[in-house]
Amino acid sequence: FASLSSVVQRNPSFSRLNSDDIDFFRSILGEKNVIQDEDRLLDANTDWLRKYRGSSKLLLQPRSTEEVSQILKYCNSRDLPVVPQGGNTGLVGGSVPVFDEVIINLGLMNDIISFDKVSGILVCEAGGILENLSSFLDNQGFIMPLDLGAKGSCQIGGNVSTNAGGLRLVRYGSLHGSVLGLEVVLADGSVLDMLTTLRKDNTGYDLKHLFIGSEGTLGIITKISILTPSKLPATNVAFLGCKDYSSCQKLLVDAKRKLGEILSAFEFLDNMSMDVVLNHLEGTRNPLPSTMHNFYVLIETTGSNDSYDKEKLEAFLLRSMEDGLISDGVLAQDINQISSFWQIREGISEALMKAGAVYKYDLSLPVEKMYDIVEAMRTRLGNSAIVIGYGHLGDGNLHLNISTPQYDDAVLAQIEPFVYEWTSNHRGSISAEHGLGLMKANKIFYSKSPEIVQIMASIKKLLDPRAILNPYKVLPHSLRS
Ligand code: AKG
Repeated sequence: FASLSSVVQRNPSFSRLNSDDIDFFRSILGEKNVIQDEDRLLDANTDWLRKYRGSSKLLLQPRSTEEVSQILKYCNSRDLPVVPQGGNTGLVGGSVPVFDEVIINLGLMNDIISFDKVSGILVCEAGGILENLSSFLDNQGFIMPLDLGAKGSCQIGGNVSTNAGGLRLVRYGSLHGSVLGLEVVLADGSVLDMLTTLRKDNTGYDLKHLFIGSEGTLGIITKISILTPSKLPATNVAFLGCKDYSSCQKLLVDAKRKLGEILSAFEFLDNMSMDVVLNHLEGTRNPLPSTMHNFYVLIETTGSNDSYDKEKLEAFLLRSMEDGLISDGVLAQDINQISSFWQIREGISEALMKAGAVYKYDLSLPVEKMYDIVEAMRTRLGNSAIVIGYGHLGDGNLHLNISTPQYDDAVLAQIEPFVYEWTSNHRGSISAEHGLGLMKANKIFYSKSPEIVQIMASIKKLLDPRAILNPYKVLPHSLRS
C-alpha cells in the first residue's frame, strides 16, 4: 500500500466520528445500513488495485436521495468528510477513503425509474451495476452507450462521476454527450434536480457537466438520465496481427473511412500485453497462434444488416492485407469467439494484477506519437520491468502499464515524473479516462494551467465550502482549504 502520510496530511478542520454520529445515522438509515463490520470495512477501504487503503470506521448505505441528503446535511454541519463509493473499481485511488472519511455506498439505490422506448432514454438510480443496466436494455432492444471491463461491478453513478470512457467511445462518444440529466446532492444536503430527459435544452449554463468527471468532489450523483442507442442485429469482430505500430495507425485511418458508420471499436495491444494475458489468465489462447505478431488490433463493427456488414468488413480486411497493413487475421464465427477475442483485450488489467506489482498510466496522446512513450519507457527501464502498451487506439488513449515482480521505489523514480513530463510536452492528458483521484491530484498542472485549476478550486469552494466531499482527491494539495 502506498504510504499516504508522505503524500497528504489529514485536514485538521475535520471532526472525528463519535457515538452520537452513529446514533444519528441509525435513526435515519436503520441499524442494518449503518455498517461497522470490520471485514466489510476492509473491503470498502481498499481499492481494486490493492494500492490504497483508508481507515474508515463507517460505511453508510442510503436507499434514497432523501437519505443521501440527510447524511450530507449532517456531515456538513459536523465537518465529517465523506467518500462516495460505487463499485470501487477505479484505478487512481478515487473511490476509497484516504484517512477516516465516512464511506457512502450507493449500491442499494439501483432502481430503474423509467425507460422510453421511443427516444431510448433511460432514467435510473446511481447504484445500478453497468452490466445489469445493459441486460435490462438488451431485453428492450437497446444498449448502454458505454462498455468497460469492470461492467460486472462498476456502477453507473461511478461511471458518470469519473466520466468513464471504455470500449464504445469511438462510436457513441463520451458521457458528456450521452448523459442528458442528473440529480445531484450537494454537500449541504440540497438536491439539484437536473434530471431532464431532453436532447436539447439551451437555457443557460449546463451545470450537469460539472458533475460528470469531478469524481464526487462537488456533489453525489443520485440519478441519471442517459440516451441509449438501439441494439443493432449484426456484430462482427476481427482479431488482427500487425507488424508495426505505423501499420496499426494506417489501419485506423482506413477503418474509419471504409467501415464508416458501422465501426464500433478499434482496440490495440502489443505483443507484451498478449504475453501477460496468455501467461496469467487461465483459459485464454492467442487467436492467431501460428506466428507472434508485434501488435494486435481488435476491430468490431455493429450494424443493421449482417451480410452487408460482413461483406464490407471482409473487403476491408482483404484490401488491408494486400496493402501489407495486416499480417494475419481472423474473423469471429460465433458469439463464443467474439467473447474470447474480447476476453484477451478486457483481461489485460486482471492479468497484470496477477503478474506482480503494476504502475498504471492512462494517457491521451496524438495517435502518431502514442507508442513512442512505450518505447522510451522500455529504453529507460531496461531489464528492470516489463513495459506494455495497449488501449483505445480509435480514441488516442494509451494504457501504459509497467510490471515488476515486487513494488520498487527505484523503478517508480525512473517512471515519474518522466511519464508526466513527456505527456505534457506532447500536449497530451495525464488522465484520459480514469480520472485524477488521489494518485494524480498533485499532477494536475501537467494537463491544466494554473488559471484553470484556480477556477476549479473556486467552484469547489462554492459548492462544498467545508471541503467534506471526497477530500484529497482531484485538486492539488496546495489549493485545498
Ligand atoms: C482498459 O482496459 O481499457 C482500462 O481502462 C484499464 C486500463 C488499465 O488497467 O491500465
